[in-house]
Amino acid sequence: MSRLAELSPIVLRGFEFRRIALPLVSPFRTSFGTETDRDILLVRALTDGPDGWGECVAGNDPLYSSEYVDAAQHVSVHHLVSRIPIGAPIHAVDVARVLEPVKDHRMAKGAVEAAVLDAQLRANDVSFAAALGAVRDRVPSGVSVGIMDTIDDLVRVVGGYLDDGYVRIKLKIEPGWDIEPVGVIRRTFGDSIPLQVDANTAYTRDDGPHLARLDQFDLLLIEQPLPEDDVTGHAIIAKQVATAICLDESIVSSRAAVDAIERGACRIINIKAGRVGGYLEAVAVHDVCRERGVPVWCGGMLETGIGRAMNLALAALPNFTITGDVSASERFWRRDIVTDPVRLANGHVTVPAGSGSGVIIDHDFLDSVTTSRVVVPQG
Ligand code: OSB
Ligand code: MG
Repeated sequence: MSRLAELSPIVLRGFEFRRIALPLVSPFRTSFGTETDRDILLVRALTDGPDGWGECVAGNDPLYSSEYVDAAQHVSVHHLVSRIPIGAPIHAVDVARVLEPVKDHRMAKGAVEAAVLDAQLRANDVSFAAALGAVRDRVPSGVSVGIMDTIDDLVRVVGGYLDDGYVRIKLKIEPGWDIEPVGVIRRTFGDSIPLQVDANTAYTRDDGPHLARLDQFDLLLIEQPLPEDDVTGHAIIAKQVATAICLDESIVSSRAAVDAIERGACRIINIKAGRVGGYLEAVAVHDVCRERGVPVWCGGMLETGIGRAMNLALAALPNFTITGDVSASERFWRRDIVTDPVRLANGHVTVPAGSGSGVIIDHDFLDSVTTSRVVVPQG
């Protein structure tokens, strides 16, 4: 974090909120729903120097969490950016404190902070990786695999990702799609492939004995079996299964991380900057986990090249010792909105080294997929 304190402040002229429509290369089905097209909110911090770009990870609908893209834009325009000084020097590290009086809406806050941080880092010619404290220039790449119509489809899709070189497979599970598909994948591809599962809150406190049947498959972890507010329930399940419990949805801040760890609810934490209110809070989650000996990994939220680049900087921090959902752009998009999309090479992805997030926006393509644009304050 030392590089952050040294940065010169910047002066903002305002913010642009842009919505884009991008189809996924294939439907992504989880226990909470199926996504086929994304409606994504991008935040642009306008300055007299380089602009900064942030990506809001809120989904089209409030199914992963209570946030959704229309609400994120509404709260950003009407409640967040009005608190941020325009025309006066500001520092990205002050954004979270300024936005603190507004409850929750972490994905919206995270995107606004990311845009300001990107602009400030570009003005200072410092990369996200350097600013956040990265210690690696590339990271191993894992892929998240949705629920399929048939087990044959799942085998074919997982086989394709293994051929691509992904070094870790995460299978989405739900009641009725768990023991059998996981067993078939384990038997088909062998004991040596790193494998984990993600339930996105689909089980109950009574499902401990059922989830313990996954122990036979030597999984790296079981992610978020129970509802996000049931930390005690996870501690109960953790005593009934041998496989490590990992939390995603429940971890909304560094305070929540400390609480979950102290209550024995998880041995591993998935960090997503949007879910915790921004990359700076994500670093704070990383730090409290590191101090407590809890390894972390970087989650994904179907990001475009903007969020994907920032996630890679985060995933390069020292306590990210478990492979994350940091896949190549082509896993989700036929064409990305940046000129140099994340690519997979020998199972790894490269941490961007350029100023800010390091990406260059493909403005022609971005304009072609833009569905609306709002500038605040109106000039
Ligand atoms: O729970 O990790 C999750 C995507 C959208 C919402 C929640 C999750 C996911 C994923 C995809 O698993 C991870 C990725 O972007 O690669
Ligand atoms: Mg998850």
